[in-house]
Amino acid sequence: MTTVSGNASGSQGDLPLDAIVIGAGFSGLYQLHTLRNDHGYRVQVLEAGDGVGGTWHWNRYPGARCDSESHAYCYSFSDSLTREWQWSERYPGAAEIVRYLNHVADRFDLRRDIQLNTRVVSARFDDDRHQWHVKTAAGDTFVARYLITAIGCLSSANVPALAGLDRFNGQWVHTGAWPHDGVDFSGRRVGQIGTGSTGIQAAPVIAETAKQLTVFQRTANYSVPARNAPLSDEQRQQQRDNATAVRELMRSNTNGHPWSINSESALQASADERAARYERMWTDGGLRFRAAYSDLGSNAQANRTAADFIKSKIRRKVRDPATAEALCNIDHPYGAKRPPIDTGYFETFNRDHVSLVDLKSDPIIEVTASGIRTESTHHNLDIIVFATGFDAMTGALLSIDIEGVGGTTLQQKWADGPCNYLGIQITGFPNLFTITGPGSPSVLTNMPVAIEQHVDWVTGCINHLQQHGKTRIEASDEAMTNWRSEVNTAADATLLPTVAHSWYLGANIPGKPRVFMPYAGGLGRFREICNDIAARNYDGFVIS
Ligand code: NA7
Repeated sequence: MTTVSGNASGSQGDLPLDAIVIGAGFSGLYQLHTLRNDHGYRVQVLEAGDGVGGTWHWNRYPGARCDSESHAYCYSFSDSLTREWQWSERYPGAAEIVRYLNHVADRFDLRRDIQLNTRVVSARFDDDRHQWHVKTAAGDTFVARYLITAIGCLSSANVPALAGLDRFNGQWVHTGAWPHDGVDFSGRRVGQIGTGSTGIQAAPVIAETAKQLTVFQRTANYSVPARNAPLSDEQRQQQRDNATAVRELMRSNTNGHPWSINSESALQASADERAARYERMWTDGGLRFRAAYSDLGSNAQANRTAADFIKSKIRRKVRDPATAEALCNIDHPYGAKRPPIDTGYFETFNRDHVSLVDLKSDPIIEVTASGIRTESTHHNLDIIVFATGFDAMTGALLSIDIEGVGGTTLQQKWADGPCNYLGIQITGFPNLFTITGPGSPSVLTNMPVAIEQHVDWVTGCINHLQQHGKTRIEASDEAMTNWRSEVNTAADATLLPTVAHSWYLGANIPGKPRVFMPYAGGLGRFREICNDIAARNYDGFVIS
């Protein structure tokens, strides 16, 4: 066991390190850059994977691609980085995002402070010295004033506890922990469980090589065509020319994407106007479809107009009427669960070797040695692909044994669900910052924009403490309670909490407390709130 110590080049006196950052994805890389390169703090990043990339290091399943457009799914803190990086397609594929993040790591000389293959297993706050003691799986200890988790919102894979899975003689894989040497589907009978954003991306690509693909659908889902395509030089030039204006837009709007929501109500438009607008947006493709009208996310009747339009498209695409009906039997408003976008998903069911099993009418009974038995039949399979999502927003945090003041653990603190202040700090856990934690806009936004906002705020906060000779910051109980009700109020103004089985509520994980986790009040508003709190000397935090 080694203990890392030495004098900080930063200002925090005799401490070994100023900050430990867990994770080397978008958040961790930028947090290291701004703390170390911009402000001279001594920072150590600890990363479980054998490379940088975070989410994209692990999610290498067939068809893995970001649903945000490439010119928007990247950092905006460096104009020269924006100018020099060339995206190849409208939406970046997983491999290209990993290349981009590796480029960032090299370009800003980040690697020397990133320790790979290092899984953090526990962290304990020493309240006498105002230090975090962080332990790794290898038994090493790191000590620093601040602990910053940059571990992603969707990084704890959810493999459902299906009876008999341990008896399966074939191969099974989860999309969020995809083998780096790939999976060969050729000539194999594949069963895919899950039809969220991931499953909808994966199925058409798996179907290209598999001998047979059976998709097991628990909840039917909306999807809008992505319309992915290579970017032309002209498009890239246009994006570079507009980068400043687009950055301002993304930082101030609701969801961090490079567009504004149409201010008109769907219910005010005539049926013909609506049809024409939906058709136009369907042709353009992408997540922007949600922005067709102002009230799609808040008014059930308005939402139904978009939902009906999408269902009519699905019915037209899928030839077999029974399959089309199962795919259209959607039990929630459009966008109230994370809406996928796709490349040929519904069309895939027109292929002879692809079939759909509707688990609502034919549930899974067990996994057998040779496949999956549903109530009505046995499906012979060589490979099972779990596209079953994540223990979202809290899973990765709670998998680390985090111990705050007086020995209270985060597991104890959040026994009834996550509660914090601004998604970033938890009472009883001083000097711990959780980038894009529950209670922040995070998964409801284009992530890099939300990440930069949180990271910049943390850096500003640490600078504030340093300038005032302070070494401890902790969210007050009152601020945390008030923020919880602010998060609930924001959610209640939308259709999001009306879906009882959504992962936004933790409902996909058996036994997880049902708490609406992301802040739905919009990224622009959230930024203003955070800035205002900082300007009022970090109102709601106790600094000592
Ligand atoms: P999601 O959106 O959580 O989707 C998981 C899918 O797996 C969804 O269709 C689930 O059905 C299904 N699921 C989960 N557990 C089971 C069991 N036990 N049996 C059958 N089906 C199951 O995860 P994704 O990876 O697709 O997307 C996550 C995010 O990644 C996405 O929002 C983007 O931000 C990118 P359910 O709907 O729960 O009935």
